[in-house]
Amino acid sequence: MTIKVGVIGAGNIGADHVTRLASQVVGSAVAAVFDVDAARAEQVAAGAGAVARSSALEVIEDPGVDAVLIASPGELHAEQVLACIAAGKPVLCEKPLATTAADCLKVLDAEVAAGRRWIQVGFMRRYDPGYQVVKNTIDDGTVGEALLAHMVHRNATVPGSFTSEMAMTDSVIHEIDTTRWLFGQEIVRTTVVATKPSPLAAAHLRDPQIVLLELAGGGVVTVEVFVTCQYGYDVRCEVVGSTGVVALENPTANALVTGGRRIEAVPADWRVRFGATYLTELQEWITGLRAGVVGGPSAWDGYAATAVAESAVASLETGEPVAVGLVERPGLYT
Ligand code: ISE
Repeated sequence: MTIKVGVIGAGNIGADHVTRLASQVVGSAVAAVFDVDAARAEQVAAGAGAVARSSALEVIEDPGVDAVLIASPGELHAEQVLACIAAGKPVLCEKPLATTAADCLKVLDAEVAAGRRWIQVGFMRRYDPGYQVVKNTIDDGTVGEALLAHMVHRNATVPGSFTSEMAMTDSVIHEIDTTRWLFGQEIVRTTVVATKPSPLAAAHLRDPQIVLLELAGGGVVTVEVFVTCQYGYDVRCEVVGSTGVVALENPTANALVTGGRRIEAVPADWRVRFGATYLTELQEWITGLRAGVVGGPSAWDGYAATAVAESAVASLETGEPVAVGLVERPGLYT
């Protein structure tokens, strides 16, 4: 059985997903593509043997579409995911699930009312072999009790439209999800600390920033987010346990050793660093759908991550620690 996917949003990440679904993932094909840029949609659809549609709703309601992948701008996600639930179609929604916790709650309510899971949120790091080693090492007790973690999230550069708040909602949201997943606990408070700004960051941008995430069980995670570090994409994670430490370094593909030096390549961006991870994520989504199962990061995970990111934005604005208030977790997500 082939799962015919409709893709909404054919920018970089959407187009990458179309290629994966059409030619690399086992058991999927791309049936329809929509993008606000009609010429782009035509071009991406043609490369995958799919049809370009003229609206997101046309993709969702297309009887030839079995499942939907949403890679549109975040502010459109809630409405599009709700339309997928109404149409009874499973959906893989790129992060964020929605840009406000209030909108995420509307999605949760709709999925709970439907009585089953339709939604997977695109927190792809959970599918990365390096992060999985960290998770397994915590879970099997090798480093004792996990107490705290240090995380680093650096981008070489960001577009001029990128804001200090987006460092939380677009970038650190990955560390927020990773923290919740690794520790198996909710984050209860965030504090954002500005450091001396880089002279190379745009004037409107506070960069770098340090984010403190406090967990329900007392653990603390520090995240350095530096989105104009210039040298490449660098994502790291070190978990400190009561008897040891497990670390995920920035992986390197090649190293050149010459003249008494070792020179290693740094990935250019997340599309390079997490390319294989995205493929695993999509393969597991499709394999699950072929077996009638929706798994992976849930709408609850999407809601909790957005709520924490919202509190980080509030802390950035006030300079104070901000508590995260989550609703009670519905039974569908336990
Ligand atoms: C981007 O939107 C992503 O999702 C990347 O994974 C992240 O590393 C980057 O910082 C974001 O801007």
